[in-house]
Amino acid sequence: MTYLCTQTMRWYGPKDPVSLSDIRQTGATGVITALHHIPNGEVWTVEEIMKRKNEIEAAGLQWTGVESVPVHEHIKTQEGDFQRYIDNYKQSIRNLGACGIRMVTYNFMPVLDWTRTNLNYVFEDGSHGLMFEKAAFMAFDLFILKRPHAEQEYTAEEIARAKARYEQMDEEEIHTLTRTMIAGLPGSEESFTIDQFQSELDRYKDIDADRLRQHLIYFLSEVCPVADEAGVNLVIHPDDPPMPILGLPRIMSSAEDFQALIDAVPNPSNGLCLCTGSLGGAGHHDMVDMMRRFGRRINFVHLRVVTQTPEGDFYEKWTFEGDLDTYEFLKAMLEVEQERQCSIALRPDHGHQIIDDLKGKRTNPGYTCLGRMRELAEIRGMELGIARSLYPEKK
Ligand code: DNO
Repeated sequence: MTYLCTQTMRWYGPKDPVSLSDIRQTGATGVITALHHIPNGEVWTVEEIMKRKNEIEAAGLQWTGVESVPVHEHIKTQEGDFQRYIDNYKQSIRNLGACGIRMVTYNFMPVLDWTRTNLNYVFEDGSHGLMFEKAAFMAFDLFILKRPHAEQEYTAEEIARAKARYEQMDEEEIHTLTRTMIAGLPGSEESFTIDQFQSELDRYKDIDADRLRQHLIYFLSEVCPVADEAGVNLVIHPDDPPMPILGLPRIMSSAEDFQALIDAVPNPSNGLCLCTGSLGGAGHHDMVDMMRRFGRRINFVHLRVVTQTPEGDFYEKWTFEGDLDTYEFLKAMLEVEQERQCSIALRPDHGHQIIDDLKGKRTNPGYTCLGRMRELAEIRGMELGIARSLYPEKK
């Protein structure tokens, strides 16, 4: 038989305006979700996990993986009661394994999960999507947040660009940009005011990339043996965008970072989430090569495509319109799946707002139904086409 990816959609739980029945109709067979109502750091009980699992299965879908069991900030900084949070994490993994959930996504990005400056960029086709504008980002850092010593991290030319951009902004744009940066994008478990945000950043002032990496390695060396035993694969999501921001250290931004993590913690449960859109934000990563090189460890793929500009901006584009060679990527993924004889879970990541989703519906930025459905359909068609031409004898 030919192993194809498991097509999934992210679902934000019962409050998500996209329902399980909608997801079923997109052609996805699996759901990626989390128990967002459980406070960050607390144990996910078997009872709560089973409740959610039964709800998903009653809709004719399977719960393919968790995104995310969040890693408490104290684990990243190793402050206070961090060991208790690690013990809770282990228990959640045991419980998930006992309920038959085999994949758990997490990230180790300090303070912010993912970062964009515009959630409503209007593309040429009239759809709305997400983008990152470097000048707006620098304007936020230097003139809105006014982060101490931030100017030392930029060139004189960048500061001038940021200043010019800031001077163009009216009150409303400043307010929207601030909310976009710190009020918590979908999937982030935290949201802040400007003052709270600065004090969160301050907690990292003595933590450089080496130290953060040590904290991640410690966390995994504690949790992976439990995950191995529970039959759960942990997959780390790369940094988004994949570069240091706001003076915060970043440690999962490149193939070298992936390799260092696997070398440090070789347990089988130490796996990777290859998010092509996050890594695409740096413009120079070869994702096809990463798929081949790390294929054995990749247990989840976020297929999203961006275009980078020379100014350091990036736009989230449609599946076949960005910098990634989506055909080569899917081909490499199919080859890995045949070699491993298993299906890798894949979800379209953010989609544009299109058609009825533009008509005043309540939506989670990036997570509307129709845009993601278009992407999943395009991916599915191309994957089937490649599979039939590569393996014509198999069905
Ligand atoms: C954004 C997502 C992230 C991701 C986490 C994983 O759309 O890809 O929020 O879920 O970083 O822990």
